[in-house]
Amino acid sequence: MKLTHVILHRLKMPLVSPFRTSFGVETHRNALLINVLGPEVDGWGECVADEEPLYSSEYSEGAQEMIARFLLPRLNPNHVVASTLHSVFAPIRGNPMAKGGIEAAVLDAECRVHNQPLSQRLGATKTRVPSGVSVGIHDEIPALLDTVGGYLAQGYLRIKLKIEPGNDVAHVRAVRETFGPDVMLQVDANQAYTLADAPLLAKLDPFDLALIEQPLPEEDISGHARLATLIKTPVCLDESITSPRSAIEAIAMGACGIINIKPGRVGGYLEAMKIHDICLAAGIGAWCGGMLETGIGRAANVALAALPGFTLPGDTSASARYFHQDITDAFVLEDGHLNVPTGPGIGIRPNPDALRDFTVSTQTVKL
Ligand code: OSB
Ligand code: MG
Repeated sequence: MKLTHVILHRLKMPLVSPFRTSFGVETHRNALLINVLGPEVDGWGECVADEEPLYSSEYSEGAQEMIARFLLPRLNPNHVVASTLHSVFAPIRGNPMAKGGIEAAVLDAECRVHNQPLSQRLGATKTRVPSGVSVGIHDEIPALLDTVGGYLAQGYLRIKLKIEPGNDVAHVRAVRETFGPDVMLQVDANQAYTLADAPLLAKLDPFDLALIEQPLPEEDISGHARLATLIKTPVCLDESITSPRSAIEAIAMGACGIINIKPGRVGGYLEAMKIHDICLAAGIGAWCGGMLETGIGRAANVALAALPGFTLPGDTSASARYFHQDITDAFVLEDGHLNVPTGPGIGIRPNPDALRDFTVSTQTVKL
């Protein structure tokens, strides 16, 4: 596929409510959209880096610089092939979100050339995916119960509570006691604990959680393996899993029974697919994570989540969970599910008016 230039769109989109985690509070999504253009086709992808390097070391302005200065110049504009990008970009260390954003846009364009939906290209077997929702930290338990009750009324099939020391056991207990044993409930600590907190984390055992996500620092694989023997709640890794190799090693060490697969964190959808295959072969549970994506990133995530090894509901929530207005047609919850787009590529495009309203800057890079 020939490409001539790439347009980077920086967007600032207000979130419907502030999203608080153990690493910070977000009130806006600072999205970076990547539009690759050629004589016959164009493609859209989303780089999921946050405004600040709090979840991971990447951040949106840095990722934009990385993309424009180091990654795009490595492409051969006369012959861009999605499946080769991982090795084309390999000499540049790290920066999986920047790499993954470019790959997403190229995949969309390539699928469009072949008139093929991304879901089909990735090997999807489902036409709709079950949706969970990630609930930010609330200081006050009554407010948390209001929020969770609202999501359950909308039909979300699983609730994930963000937790941190001091906002954990009592919050989980209140949600479990209020909404009963049938609600699928899990927690995400974003690395806020240490192995010394194992006795505290064991206090979550009675609440029948589906999993605890990334309780310990990302480098602490052996700590997660040890923790898994000290608590009943299954351990799920997010930040620790950065590549297929890290997934194989974490699984071999017994550090996780479940993996949250996020394409941006692992360098793109094709790497994410490899981790999916590893989980499926090893009998490890998997689900598709999220990074508060706009409709562009969401469309691709939903395509990925339709693969057979995604055995648990993902953080693939409806557009209205995040934004009053999305930049694409909204993803809508139907019976607790999102439909997998059926058109070529990611099956969706930014709405030009919304794109204009939310764009704070654009940068054109000639290839
Ligand atoms: O740890 O899964 C996480 C959002 C931003 C950064 C990290 C995480 C999250 C979420 C929200 O939990 C997932 C979503 O709904 O997109
Ligand atoms: Mg997480």
